[in-house]
Amino acid sequence: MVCYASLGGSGVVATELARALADRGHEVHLISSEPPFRWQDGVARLTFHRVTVPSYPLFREPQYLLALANTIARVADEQQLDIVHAHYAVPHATAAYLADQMLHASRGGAQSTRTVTTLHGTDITLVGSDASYARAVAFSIERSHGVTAVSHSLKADTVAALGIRRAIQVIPNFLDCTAYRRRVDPALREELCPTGSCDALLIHMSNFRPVKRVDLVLDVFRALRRRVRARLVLIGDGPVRPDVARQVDDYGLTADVVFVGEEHDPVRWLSVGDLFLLPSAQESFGLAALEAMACEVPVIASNVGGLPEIVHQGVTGFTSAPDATEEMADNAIALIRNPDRRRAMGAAAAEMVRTLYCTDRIVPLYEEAYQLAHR
Ligand code: GMT
Repeated sequence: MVCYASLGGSGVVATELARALADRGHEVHLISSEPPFRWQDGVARLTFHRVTVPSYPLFREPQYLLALANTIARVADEQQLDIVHAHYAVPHATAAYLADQMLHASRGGAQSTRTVTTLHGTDITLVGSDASYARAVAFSIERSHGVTAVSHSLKADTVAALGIRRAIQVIPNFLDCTAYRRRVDPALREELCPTGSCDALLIHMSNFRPVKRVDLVLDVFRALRRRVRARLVLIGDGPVRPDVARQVDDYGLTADVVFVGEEHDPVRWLSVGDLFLLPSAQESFGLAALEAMACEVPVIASNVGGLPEIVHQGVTGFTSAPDATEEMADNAIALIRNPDRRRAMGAAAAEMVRTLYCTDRIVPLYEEAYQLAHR
């Protein structure tokens, strides 16, 4: 399993998939620059391999792609890997391809390791389609033995942006449905949204990158705060967090916005929320929205990318045009003022997650993709 260690959905999915496969009896080796954000030590049949990137005075930038391809080939030889599963095409699909060619050179016709690439979103919509990368990314995707995408929307974006002609299987993101269940901590709820002075607690969780439009989260919050007593919890960290903190101060929201930072127990915080806000500019799937819905929190999101595939209008939440913050606020207020409807929507959301997006339903689809890559 090859992925990024940084705070983001692709690393979370790769780590959860690695753990689920190990639990199902597979020997799994996860390769990254450091243990990923949700990594846990001590899982049987699951081993971490660090990519070390030696510096050299001549290099202005680390030669990560070379070191990664080298590590993949080494682990493939040492562990007789059946599959190299690259999560996030840039540069993991290219490193997997280079490793595959290295293994061919050393093993000849007996080369039995196959590569599968999973496209996660910005590896296509933002980064991969950039003229600086597009040709190499398209080449690498075409030469993976198997390719999956986390949503139908992302599959369509991949064909449109990179002209990919080969088969792409849609395998949605998933989560551990035994871990992701609403478990309200009354003390935390009372601390964050005191009875008598707070009627609604809104949650946003992301890696605080510009594409997540946390600035619009504040706009929605400001709009609805004029009409209901609400507080906002911001979970996560990333490049735009300082700007958001400044905007919170500038808007006079400091007393009603709580910054939680990087959170290793999102269920605890999501479970005390009434609504989840995700007005992203682009979102190929929106794993955070799935996690919120699993905790019975209806989602107010933008109707971009894969979000409409998981947020069913008026059933598990509401989607609007990305900058339609007044409409998002109106939808939020309608649910705040109708607690029964909000609770029913939250229950429907959790039921949908448990029906369609649990580990036991999705992981076998990846196992099938691995089998297919060997045909
Ligand atoms: O942050 C990113 O843009 C990259 C990636 C990540 O590592 O968080 O997010 C993408 O992959 C997630 C897991 O498949 C998806 O749930 C996110 O929707 C997707 N992000 C975007 O498309 C913006």
